[in-house]
Amino acid sequence: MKKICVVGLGYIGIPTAVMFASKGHEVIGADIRKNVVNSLNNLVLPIEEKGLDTLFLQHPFTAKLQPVMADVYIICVGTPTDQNKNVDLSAVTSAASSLIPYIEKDTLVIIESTIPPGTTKDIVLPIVEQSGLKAGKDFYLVHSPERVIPGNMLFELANNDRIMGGISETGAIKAKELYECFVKSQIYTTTATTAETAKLMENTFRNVNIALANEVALICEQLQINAWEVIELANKHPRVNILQPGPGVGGHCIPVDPWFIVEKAPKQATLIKQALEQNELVPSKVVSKIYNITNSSKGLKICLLGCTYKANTDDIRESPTFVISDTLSKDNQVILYDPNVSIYSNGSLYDACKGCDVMVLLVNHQQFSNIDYLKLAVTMKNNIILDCKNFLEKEKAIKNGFDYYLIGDGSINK
Ligand code: SAJ
Repeated sequence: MKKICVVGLGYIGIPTAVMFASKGHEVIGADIRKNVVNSLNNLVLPIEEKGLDTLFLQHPFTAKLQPVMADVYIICVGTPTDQNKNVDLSAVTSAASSLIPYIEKDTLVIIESTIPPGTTKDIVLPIVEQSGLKAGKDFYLVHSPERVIPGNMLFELANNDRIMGGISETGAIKAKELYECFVKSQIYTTTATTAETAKLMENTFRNVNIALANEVALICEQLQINAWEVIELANKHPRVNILQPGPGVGGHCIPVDPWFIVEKAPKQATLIKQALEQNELVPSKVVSKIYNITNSSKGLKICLLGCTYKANTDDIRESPTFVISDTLSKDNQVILYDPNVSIYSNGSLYDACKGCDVMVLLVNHQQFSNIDYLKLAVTMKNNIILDCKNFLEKEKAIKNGFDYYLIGDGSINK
């Protein structure tokens, strides 16, 4: 059993620490945020994730404000982008610097944070070698990108294949042996830069594919046909899998990570850049559709359903809802409603829609799957629905007197 210090106790660090603790390793968490450290030491999780509280209470770990002496360090700090879409690596570099006094012969340092290609070798390596020891010879440095989806992390931590990208082959193998305690699927070893790039290409693939789906929606508006039917039928082909259109792309990964590739290879990554930019424009298309179906762009009362970046989470980071709301509220009254987010969950959905001209579904939370359309029709002023996720019960809505529109349903030019 190893002594493992997890540096950065957020959405990835906490579940990772709990997984190692549950396999009998001695785990200590480190985070510079006092409230996070206190909360964990009081056995209260500062994040929501399915099944995590139970496992944490069974296998709690101690949290500190600074790293401690350990056999293994796992860096799980955030890597946001700045206003110019360039990565901010300050948390990674300061976490790496904080380890310098603790690096000894055979220490294993692992970076899970998502980072631009070359970061482990060109930026982190020179920092940790300030310990006076050589990576690959005296101690080991590895990039092991996290690739779990929020909402299903515990399952994916155990069941997703994993990549260990070492500065040396021995380091990658040592990291593989460590993660084998909870990873049931394959663990592949490679170089650090290949692992960094592979991780970024996964989220880039998703971003480009969603951009394509959103473009299909626009094309179908123009052609006056239904994009959802087009995608469903195209996906019947065994080698086609177009993703779903929506109100835009949110979260801290898909709209952010592809920029790390653009930053490193701007001349080559032109398709990736265009996909990112096209996805950023999608919220404005939702606003146009609202104005189109209501025949108005001013003085409307609009209820937006869902404030999170995707369904069945409480995470509002980079959510398109706020972009849509900011634009609409210049000339209209906007009500935000989300049962998963405490500041937007006052009253019921019917209270939120009271007197509204239009209800716009932006997030397919399961709580929105069972709406009483008769009750809704009575409370709203004009019975118009725009469904941006193809999620609501169209037939029931129409039966109860609603004009029901879908994003990409071809109605915008009718
Ligand atoms: N979205 C669409 N259409 C779709 C699918 C998603 O518009 O067909 C939107 C969602 O509504 C959301 C955004 O994309 O706004 C991102 O959601 P997501 O479910 O695609 O991804 P994340 O950000 O929750 O998690 C992703 C995952 N990456 C991949 O699936 C390739 C996860 O495995 C990564 O670990 C995570 O990014 C990360 O941390 O990098």
